[in-house]
Amino acid sequence: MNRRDLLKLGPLAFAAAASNRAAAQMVMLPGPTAGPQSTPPASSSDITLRIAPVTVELAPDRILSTIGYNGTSPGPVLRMKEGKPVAVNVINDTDTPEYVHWHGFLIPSGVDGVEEENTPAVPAHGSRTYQFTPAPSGSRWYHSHAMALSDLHRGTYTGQFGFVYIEPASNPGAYDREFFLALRDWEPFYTTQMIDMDADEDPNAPQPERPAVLNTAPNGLEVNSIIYSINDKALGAGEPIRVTAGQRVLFHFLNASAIENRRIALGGHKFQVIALDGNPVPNPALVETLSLGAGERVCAIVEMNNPGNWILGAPEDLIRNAGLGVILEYANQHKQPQWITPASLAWDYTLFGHPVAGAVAPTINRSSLFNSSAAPPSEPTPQSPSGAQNIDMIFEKVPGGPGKFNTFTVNGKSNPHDNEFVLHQGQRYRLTLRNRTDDGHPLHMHRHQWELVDINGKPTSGVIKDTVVVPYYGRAAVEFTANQPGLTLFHCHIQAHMDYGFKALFRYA
Ligand SMILES: [Cu+2]
Repeated sequence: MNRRDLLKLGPLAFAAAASNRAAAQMVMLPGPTAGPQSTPPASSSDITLRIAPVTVELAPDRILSTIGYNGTSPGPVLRMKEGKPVAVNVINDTDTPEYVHWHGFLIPSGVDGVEEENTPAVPAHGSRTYQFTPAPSGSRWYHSHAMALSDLHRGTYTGQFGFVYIEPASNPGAYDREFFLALRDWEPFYTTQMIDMDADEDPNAPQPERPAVLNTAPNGLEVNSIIYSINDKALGAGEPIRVTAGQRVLFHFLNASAIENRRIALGGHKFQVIALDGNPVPNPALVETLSLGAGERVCAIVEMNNPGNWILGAPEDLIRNAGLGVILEYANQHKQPQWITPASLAWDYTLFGHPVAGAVAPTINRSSLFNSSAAPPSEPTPQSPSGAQNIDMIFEKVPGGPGKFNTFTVNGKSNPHDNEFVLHQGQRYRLTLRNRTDDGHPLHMHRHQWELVDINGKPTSGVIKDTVVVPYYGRAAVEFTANQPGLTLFHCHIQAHMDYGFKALFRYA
């Protein structure tokens, strides 16, 4: 049974898994503790981060122990000024070396917080200062970049994550309130039967990279969770988000999961997406549902024009009821919070880009792919009008079988990729990302920003991202200019995938 077969079993399979984890005992009660973080600490050029054990109270009867920053998880929202140098003193009060990665920053590898890029570790019971000049402006984040492998109490499985907001020189838009909301899951466990409710499950999507013959070897271990929160509170616990009619509220969303892509919707309201991965989009389109791969950010404005009490949360009932949500309350409204299932779960990056004149998406003849035993016809790499040099990256999964993790290859080889991906300063590159696995993967490149130019045959431009979800059996193309010399890690942002081979190191010639 693979992930998709299990999905077809639906709620029963989920309930069985849930009872195994005693999630049924979880009762959400309103609590007096603080709600979503919206008040950052005072802006300062010198920041101290202390890595130490923390207690997270998701709900009064659901208290977790993990590792976090400055006594909380998520850690404090750090405000930095674009171009203003900052010194972050990291104190590690744990028994293991740590790395603090600055996700979405254009900074040197020596301070990027990544072992593979030769950033020095923050030693156990020691400290290290990261000094850099924050850029570009927008919603970024910081998190542990330690390898976890089979240890589900390491790396991004822990509470070591938080927002960084890099303030731009000019104001990004008019809004009355802002909230930083991190989507999270907790207490991960191994499973061979993934309850897959990813945001990449569009059965009608073209599958240009679907192999003619699928690998049917038994699936290995995956990591899953069935306990969720937004920031540090499960739905119904903690304070609601309080608004008044007529306000324009800016939400900064982050999917801080180590495990899965997620969706989010707000009953009775639409999101106007103004930035993806912190970068303003050319077309701030209105959508009902947001989708965030692990590591991705979405900034969206909501007009508070539908007084009442509403639930902001995952559109999947099981996920929302297991904690992934928060109540949004208009002033002077005393109704029960209402959930409305969004009419559409569709998510399409190209909605937010410049339309591409004369572009026609290629037609995929799926029946011929299913019926043929030969390899699918190799489709031409989309031509780059920018003259970018193409680099093909083919991703495949090697099923691990019972009791072992699945492993991943890039272009048929496992990590490291010594001298395979070599960049020349100043050259424009196109990465053609070919996902030949049965799962959507949030692919991230450090220290660079990508322009999305094609997703499953649909061209676009102007969408700048550092993480792109390539749908299962799907293909995406991104372009970037090699202007950040130094080692650069490329990887899937799902921790177990990265740890078991889904990564490659880029270097400059
Ligand atoms: Cu992955």
